[in-house]
Amino acid sequence: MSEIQIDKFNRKNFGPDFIWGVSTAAPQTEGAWNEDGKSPSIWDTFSMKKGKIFQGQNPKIACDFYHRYREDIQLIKNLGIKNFRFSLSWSRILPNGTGPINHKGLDFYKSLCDELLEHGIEPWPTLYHWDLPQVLEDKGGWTNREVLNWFEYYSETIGKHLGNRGIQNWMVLNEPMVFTGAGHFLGYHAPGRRGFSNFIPAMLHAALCTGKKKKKLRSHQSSINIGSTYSCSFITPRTNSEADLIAAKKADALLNRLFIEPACGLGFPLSDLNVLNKVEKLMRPEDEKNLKVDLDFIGVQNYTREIVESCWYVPYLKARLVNAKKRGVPHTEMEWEVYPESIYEMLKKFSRYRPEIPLLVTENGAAFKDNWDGSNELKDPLRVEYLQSHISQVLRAKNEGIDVRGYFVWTLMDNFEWAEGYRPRFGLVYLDFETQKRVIKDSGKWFSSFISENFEGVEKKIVALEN
Ligand code: IFM
Repeated sequence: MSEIQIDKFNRKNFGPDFIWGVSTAAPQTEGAWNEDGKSPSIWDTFSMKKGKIFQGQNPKIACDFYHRYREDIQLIKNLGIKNFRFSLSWSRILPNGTGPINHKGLDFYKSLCDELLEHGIEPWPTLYHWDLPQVLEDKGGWTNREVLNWFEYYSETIGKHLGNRGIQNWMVLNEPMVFTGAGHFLGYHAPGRRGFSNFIPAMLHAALCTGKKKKKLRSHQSSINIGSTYSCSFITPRTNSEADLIAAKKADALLNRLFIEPACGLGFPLSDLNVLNKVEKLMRPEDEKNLKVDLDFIGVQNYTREIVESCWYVPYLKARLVNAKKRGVPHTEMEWEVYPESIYEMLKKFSRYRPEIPLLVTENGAAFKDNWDGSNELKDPLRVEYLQSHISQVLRAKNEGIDVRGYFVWTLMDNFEWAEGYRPRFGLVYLDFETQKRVIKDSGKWFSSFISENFEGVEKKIVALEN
């Protein structure tokens, strides 16, 4: 057992305008993978390959949100949650990647947004949450520079058809580091590409797309806010040795700085990651300036910290992460350390880039084992403690003057957790995937009461966490 301290805090300490919400993503929740004209995404095809996903699972049905979104919106409303982040499925809207619109697919998002607004819930769509249409992957996907044109077409379509529906806040990409790194370098996420020859072009194109899409969305409604989201983890060197310090610096450049720095006009952090210098050969003269994006907000997505040590046999990077389970520290089902200060440190780090741009925590949450007994209740004290301790670190950052304006829990309900399948459960709502029954967990009830007007406050307390 080890302990974390949660200082006394209250929702009111965040001020009346602070944005509280929940986040989801199309490929993790919608299901209906081949209905109403949708074509397969790279996650549909990747999950059909042997050995790619835990127990051979797939996102074909997931939470069946495509059919159940009305009930789920009612659930969100009942929880008193006023902001809902979701993503749009490119292959549902444009089954050929570009070209003719699939109106049934588009209508789904029109109804979803209308329904949310009618229930007093702000829609927060993300344009791309990792589910490229397979037809585009077949042409090289993110490694093909043509993706800039495909993306432009997609964002133009969204701007034209959804841009006038009163949606105030948009996000362009979800965690470009993860979909390029896990999907194009390590190969354990879709599309399963590996190595620098895939990663470097994918990285460049993903970074360039953020600016392109932004302009296209903006042209249809000038008053909207457009941000993008970035994964990040506080990095600690394992020891103070010179070798570990160098390893930690490289890991920081790769995991935290690689996409936010070009977006903020600083270019790729190549001096700390010279293995990526090859990108310069791919860059065209206009790219340098197009990497910079005038973001209206920065979405910070944080779950854990990473301990990094030097490792001579890891090619190029010579660094590796030291697994939390092996370290014997409190961790989640993803084997991610529970380390609430990480979110504070990351907000501080991201606020220094462009202090005038507000930050939003667009994802934070935890997967813990949930033991559901078939009733309408589920106790998940570890998740409640995780949320409390992290929200209290967000408040710490805010109280120190960091312009953080919102916090979204990942996630509304248990869903398809990529290569891990349905095993890790991050939801505030439990999902029985056999019957599609939804059960609000104690964490959902806690979050709901915390964000309500008359919440009494979390007392200062020390909580014990299981290792
Ligand atoms: O489920 C993912 C989400 O799609 C992106 N951010 C991290 C979450 C938890 O792994």
